[in-house]
Amino acid sequence: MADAPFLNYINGAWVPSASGETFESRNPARQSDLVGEFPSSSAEDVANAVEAAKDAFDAWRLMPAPKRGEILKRVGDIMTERKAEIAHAMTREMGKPFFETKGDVQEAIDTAYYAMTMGRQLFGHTVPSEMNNKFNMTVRRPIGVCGLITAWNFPVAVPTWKMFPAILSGNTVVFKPSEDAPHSGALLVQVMEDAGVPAGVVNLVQGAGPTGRAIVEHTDVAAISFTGSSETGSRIAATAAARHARISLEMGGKNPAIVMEDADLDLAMEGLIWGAYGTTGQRCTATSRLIVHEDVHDELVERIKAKASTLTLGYGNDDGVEMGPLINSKALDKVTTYMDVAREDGATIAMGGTPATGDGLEDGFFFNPTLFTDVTRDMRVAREEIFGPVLSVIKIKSFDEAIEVANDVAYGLSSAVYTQDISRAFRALRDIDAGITYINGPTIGAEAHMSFGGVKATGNGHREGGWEVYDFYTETKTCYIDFSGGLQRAQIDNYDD
Ligand code: UN1
Repeated sequence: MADAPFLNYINGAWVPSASGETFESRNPARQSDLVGEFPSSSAEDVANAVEAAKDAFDAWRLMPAPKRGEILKRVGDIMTERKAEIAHAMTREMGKPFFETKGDVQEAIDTAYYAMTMGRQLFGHTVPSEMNNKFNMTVRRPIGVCGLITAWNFPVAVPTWKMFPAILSGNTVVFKPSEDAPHSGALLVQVMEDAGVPAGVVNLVQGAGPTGRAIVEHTDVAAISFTGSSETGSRIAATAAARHARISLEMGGKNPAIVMEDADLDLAMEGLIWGAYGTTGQRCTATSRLIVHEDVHDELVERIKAKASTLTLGYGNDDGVEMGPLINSKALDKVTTYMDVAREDGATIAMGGTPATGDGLEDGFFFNPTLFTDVTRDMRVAREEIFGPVLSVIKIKSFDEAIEVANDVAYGLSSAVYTQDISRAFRALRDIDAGITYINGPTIGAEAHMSFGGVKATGNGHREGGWEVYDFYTETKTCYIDFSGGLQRAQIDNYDD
């Protein structure tokens, strides 16, 4: 059960770690509030989970995909019933406000129902043969055991982006949630159990980096899907490449919002507040650079300051809270350090810049919404992912310059452009180096049935979400059926010299 004592879930049973060791999960808004102790899993626990997933694979892959889809429909139905309960537990564990965690669960529900429909749409191709009396087609096959390693900021939605397409396609999985959101991961797995997912198809191993490493190193894990930092992603890629495992990586971002002088500033301001300070800036899609035309720079900066300084910080399960804490003390230290980095590089801290204190905030990792102005594109605060409620403002003189600045970073996940000019909008879609571009909307807000992922240091070419993720979780088999009754040699017998 996903109730205390918290356990791993292997081969359909809730079990402690082999060593009996545990780690704590605490409420980041109220550190004195212990969510629970979770098993600290070793390579031995991972090996047990992988073995269970391997044993379950044959029966699961042979179940017709529409039947697997029916199970995913039940998963969506149960999540719909438990939406508020799961969301409250997520808020307690990782801090974002209840209205946001409800959105996170809804994204998982959407992903479940989309997966159900894909059970009837795992299309291959039929293609004419170059020879008579021969039939050619491709079919999709599952890969085997998939290792899923996820972050804490979307502790239910992002695991489902991986888990649901993986199992719908006939794979079995070993899932390691972030050590900062183990309860949320357990609640998801509880739903899978209650929906009737057979034993061994979904296995849960709790733990931190070493647990993830054991998954990546296990030779029976055929595919790995990871969401997290670019540094960890690089290490995973190196290990997985050595044994030819398939890998999908979703990593950092430094997402720009361009606001041109012709933009609807009310709209832009609302989008910037939500994009930069929603989820306390802790989304890979968060707006972390505002690239603004000089004609509207001062007005926009003033309006952001006026609005952002009214945001209500607090424990996200309390009414009226708009922004929660950072996830842990390490994150608070990191964000705080960037205030010195900004000053040293010559940026101005136009708003915020300090940990937030006051009633109800003393026991959590709160940081005030922060705005850096006088930022130039070479500064570290314009280039590095901070993962906090911090927006760097870069002034530009033209649309060409805006695009150039937008592209001048290592990452390329999301991007936004505010303009009324249709030509600029289409040029942005064509020229911004990012996996996602929004016109007149913030950099956050991906929908479950659309492809999600980034270019450059953000990803490795795969996409999550929508139809494309099914390409990652399946491999093509090319099938030739010769019904001529004779030997027909391709490229030889059907051509006269
Ligand atoms: C993430 O931050 O890893 O588009 C995912 C969005 C969300 C997903 C973010 N739907 O911001």
